[in-house]
Amino acid sequence: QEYTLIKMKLQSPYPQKLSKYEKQKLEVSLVAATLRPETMYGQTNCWIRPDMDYIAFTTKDKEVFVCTKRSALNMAYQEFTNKNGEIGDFTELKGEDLLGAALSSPMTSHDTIYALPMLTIKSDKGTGVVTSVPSDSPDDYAALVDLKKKPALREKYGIKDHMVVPFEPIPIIDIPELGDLAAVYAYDKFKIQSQNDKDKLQEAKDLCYLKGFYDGVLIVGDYKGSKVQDVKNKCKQDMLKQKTATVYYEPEKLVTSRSG
Ligand code: ZZB
Repeated sequence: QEYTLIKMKLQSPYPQKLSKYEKQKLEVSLVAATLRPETMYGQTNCWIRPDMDYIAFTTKDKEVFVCTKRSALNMAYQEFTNKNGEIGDFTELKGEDLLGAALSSPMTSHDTIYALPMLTIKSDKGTGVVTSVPSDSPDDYAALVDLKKKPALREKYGIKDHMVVPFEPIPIIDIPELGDLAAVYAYDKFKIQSQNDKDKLQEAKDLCYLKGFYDGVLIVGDYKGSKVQDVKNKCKQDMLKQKTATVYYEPEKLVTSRSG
């Protein structure tokens, strides 16, 4: 599986556990794996799982990446590090050490977005860092609504109002039938109540993926007016050129039964 790895750059001051990198003047990025590079115009925040383990490690280009150790090891086999298959020195972190961090991410209209808690992030997929596009991803919209309507949830994780309240889904892709906020449409259609509504969220996601890919038209950015399927790769290439993203592969899961 090929993902685009989005570099969400930490702004100063870095979280305490990463302050040594700031002293060394090293740039640190939370790196998010996505299959939807064309949606980066709509990023409103970054998701981190508070109770999950992350690491920070230095790449061969002297960039510091924050992700799960599992994904860092995959990267070590993809020429991200100096020695093949070796991560080298790293710093251990808990997700909660990163919450509230201010970030700069490519393409989005927000100069600053924040690392916020999502409780359903999987440890065995991608990097454990997820970029949030609540206009087109029902999971992201559900988690954002949870934070918006539950001040106690924000308080629990030390999230300040200004990190959540001003951020609304940004219309970036128009889809006939679903409109220009597909995830909001699907959230309402399937009567989703929270980020934990697993089955309904899966249905919502399937609908958004399928319709978004075949019928979606970008309504912002350099490819405004073009179909998603025609410009998905161009959006990715643009970020690769800017070095605000790179390519990351995930090994296929072991399949234990035949599916036909
Ligand atoms: C931006 C984005 C915009 C995403 C969108 C989706 C959508 P899949 O298809 O199941 O492989 N993701 C990545 N890693 C994780 C993780 N560890 N735990 C939970 N979610 C994760 O899912 C790939 C997508 O799931 C990725 O693409 C990422 O969110 C998220 F408009 O990035 B995506 C309809 C979906 N729309």
